[in-house]
Amino acid sequence: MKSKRITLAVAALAAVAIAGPVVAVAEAGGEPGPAVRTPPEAVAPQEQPAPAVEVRAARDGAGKGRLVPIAGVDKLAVVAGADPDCPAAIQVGMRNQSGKNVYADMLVAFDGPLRPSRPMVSSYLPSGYELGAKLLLAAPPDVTPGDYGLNLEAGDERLAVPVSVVGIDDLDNGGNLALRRPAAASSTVLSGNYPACGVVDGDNTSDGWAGGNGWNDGTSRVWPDTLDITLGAPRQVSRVDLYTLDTERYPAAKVGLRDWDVQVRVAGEWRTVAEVRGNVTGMVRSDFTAVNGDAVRIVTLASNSGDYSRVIEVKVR
Ligand SMILES: [Ca+2]
Repeated sequence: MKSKRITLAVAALAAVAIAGPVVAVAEAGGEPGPAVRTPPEAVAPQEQPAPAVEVRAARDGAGKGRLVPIAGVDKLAVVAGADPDCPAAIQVGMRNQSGKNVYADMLVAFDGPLRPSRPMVSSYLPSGYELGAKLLLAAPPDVTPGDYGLNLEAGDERLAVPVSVVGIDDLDNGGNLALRRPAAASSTVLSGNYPACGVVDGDNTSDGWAGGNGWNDGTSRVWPDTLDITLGAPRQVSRVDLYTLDTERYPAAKVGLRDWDVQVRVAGEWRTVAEVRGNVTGMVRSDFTAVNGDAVRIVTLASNSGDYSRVIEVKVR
């Protein structure tokens, strides 16, 4: 059954967003030649729409007779000192099974020195509906690693979500050497919604494009661009997976990255280990002879829209 969805813009939530894919699509047509006179600004990505909290028909009926807090995950890991442009995110909200339509408040609190991006979530919430909002959490470098708690309180109900703060070298990266490592780009579009660190946040879907989930360079129709990820120490590297923007509305074949080189920094020298040309898909896996390197660089050479480099995620193994 299709959920009935309504979206309420909430001005108090300006710091966060659940944004749909937003990007201006240039006309497809390949790489522009040197005589192209299109102004560079003509195809700049749009700003994301007004931040919103999503209210939808409740997806499960637990908590009958009550207003209950809900969370998208049952635990959360936060890297101490991670790039503040890419804080850890968790979906939080509440479900109204009370049988009455209410103006509902949910209080958000963390144990210890961490601070959530908002102290509460408030919304009109019809009976049988639930509300979802993104909560951001960054741990400064001086936060002591350890176990903390996120506490959600709505009505008479409380929900505790364990939060572990870890040093980057102690993060369970699932074998992805790039996860949460420092990322830097030759340029980034100024809006702040496309940070380089978005390519190492562990989210390889295109859903959060324009919401911080991927990188968009800031020099339209100027190539190459570079995207560097440092690995903390020399590591054996033999595979790089690159995810570019790819949605139904904005398919990779029209707006995704087309040509790029993969480089690994070995003993201070950048070495090209793979070349990708003519890509029209959302993900390309590059395998190569293992090298011992302390950084990975993507040198972008062309996109299918001819304007920008758009990278959702880079995984290194
Ligand atoms: Ca990402």
